[in-house]
Amino acid sequence: MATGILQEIGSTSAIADIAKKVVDGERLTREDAIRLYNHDDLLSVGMLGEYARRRAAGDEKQRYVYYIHNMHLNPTNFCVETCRFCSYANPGNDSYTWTVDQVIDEARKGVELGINEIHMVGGLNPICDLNYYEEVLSSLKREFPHIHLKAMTAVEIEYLANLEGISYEETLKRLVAAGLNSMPGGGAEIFDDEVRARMHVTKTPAPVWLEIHGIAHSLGLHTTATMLTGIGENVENKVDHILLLREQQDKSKGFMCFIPLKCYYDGTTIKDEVKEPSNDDLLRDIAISRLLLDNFPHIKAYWIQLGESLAQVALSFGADDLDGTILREKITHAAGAKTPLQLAKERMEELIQSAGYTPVERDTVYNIKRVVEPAQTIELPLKEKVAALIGS
Ligand code: V47
Ligand code: SF4
Repeated sequence: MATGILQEIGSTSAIADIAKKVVDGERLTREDAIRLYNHDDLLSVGMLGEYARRRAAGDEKQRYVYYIHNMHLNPTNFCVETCRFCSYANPGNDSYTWTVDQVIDEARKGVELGINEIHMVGGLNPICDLNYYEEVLSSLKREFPHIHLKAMTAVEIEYLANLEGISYEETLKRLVAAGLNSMPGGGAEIFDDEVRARMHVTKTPAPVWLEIHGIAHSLGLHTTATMLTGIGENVENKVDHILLLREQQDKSKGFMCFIPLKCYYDGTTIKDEVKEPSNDDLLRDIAISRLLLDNFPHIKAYWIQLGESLAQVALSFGADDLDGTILREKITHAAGAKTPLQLAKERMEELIQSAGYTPVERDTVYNIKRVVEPAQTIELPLKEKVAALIGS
């Protein structure tokens, strides 16, 4: 495998030295990553990402691509923050706040479809205080004890802790006692302060976001991490964001997965002042994050935002997870995403198989529930597929 990749990249390539480092298992630097973002041959970068994915997976699981049968729940869209990229929060007359019973009723619809995980996040709403979330989590656990509750971003933890005047640790401990099983990676946006200032992001600056995840890890919670692109960031901002995550993971080791996100602009005023990520940019985010985050087990291609075809291509660039069937996604659809609101398990498996990989249904913390043998191993003609999609 090692000789193959070096030959494919070629000894005269401008990134031959980086390819050698990847094969030797040497950690890539900030400069390496910036060069990969600027390198003109996208496919070479993708091949390196795929190489790193296979090596991280180990021999037996090289072709495994994971998904989960899950649903999203958003108990409130009222938010005291006004992030300029967010169309989900505060839509005037359409603001809502669910009662605990309403949360349970919504959850039941997913549970009846056989989901394993509820991914619950919401706006920062003073009505939804710590007592509210304790009640929501404990009621969900009581009603549906077998469902994993992945809930509360670092942003919500910061907000609730400040609202109650208690520490992040105390807040997390109370939520865990109520039933919280793990935390999602939302709210990281781009860590750079200037980008955040332009986007009116006043919540959870990088050190606080990272500290809260560190505390969660020390309490035994697994978490994930995101990066939102298309909000006026440059390549350096992205690399620095990913490197801060790598540094935190070296210390606290609880991140399971990294998810690059793509901004949608309906209902926002930012479209004209930012560069919309191209398919090329999105594939590089997948490949380069796989290469830089040598301490993250998984990289997710979030099909809700990438769309089905690009998510399939991303599997050949270093991603090994498609997230979930996701009954009822609201955040990206409020901003104009046209992907379906839900993908049946069979469709998820078909997407993975037709991209040439082995579908694996997982639980939230990547325990394997079911391995679906590929009908036949079909290697995607990567070059043609990418060329059709991104025109290079
Ligand atoms: O934090 C906000 C982003 C995130 C927009 O942890 C937008 O496994 C696109 O974090 N267009 C929420 N994105 C989603 C999220 C997530 C998704 C899937 C899996 C996991 C995981 C986490 O959505 C927010 C924010 O960064 N967002 N507005 C928008 N207009
Ligand atoms: Fe509120 Fe989160 Fe939307 Fe910002 S991104 S306005 S914090 S819901």
